[in-house]
Amino acid sequence: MLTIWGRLNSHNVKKVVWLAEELALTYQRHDVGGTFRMDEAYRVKNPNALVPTIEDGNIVLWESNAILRYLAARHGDDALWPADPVRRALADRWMDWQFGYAEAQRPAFTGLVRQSPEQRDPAAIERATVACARMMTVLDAALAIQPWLSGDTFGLGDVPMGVYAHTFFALGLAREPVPHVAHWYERLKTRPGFAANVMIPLT
Ligand SMILES: N[C@@H](CCC(=O)N[C@@H](CS)C(=O)NCC(=O)O)C(=O)O
Repeated sequence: MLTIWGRLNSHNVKKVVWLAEELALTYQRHDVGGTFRMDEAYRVKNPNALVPTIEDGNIVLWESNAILRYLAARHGDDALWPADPVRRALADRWMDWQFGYAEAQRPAFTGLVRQSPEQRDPAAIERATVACARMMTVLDAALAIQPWLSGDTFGLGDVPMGVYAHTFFALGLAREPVPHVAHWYERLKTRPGFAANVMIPLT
């Protein structure tokens, strides 16, 4: 059975749990990180002292997007993670692009979700909001010409940014309409694994 360590209010943990459910994998998840304990045994598994980490048979693995690629390769099919190098690369780039987006979004997320009004830095939140809104116009242009970030069908390339799109809309970070991103997000919401694990209150 797949074991996932990580608190579900983490963007990076959400990705992994959502994909595990897309793949209909049986898994156990243990809360680690944030307000939960991160003991020495966990730090041996993940020397970065970050979540998520998984154990699946003979492998212990950290780095959320590496975990997604591993789970799709081991348990998925060609539709989710195509063998064709061109289709794979065109989806894969959005997985790496997500890390830049996450950096841009962090000050807004931290300020609006994790800090009290007294602790907030409005200028930092505003700069982050502008940066996120600008990056989302890039995503919008991509989704104007194809239904999914992975191409014609839902795939691995949709998972990382799908998680961040929920935060983007939940926090109201849009500064101009991004109709194609909004339509894609509406379709993601109909996926049970997304609805159950990504669309939870931001904490
Ligand atoms: N690049 C890593 C980043 C992992 C990361 O930064 N995780 C955050 C949560 S999203 C974390 O562990 N924070 C410390 C904690 O939860 O205690 C990945 O994608 O797995």
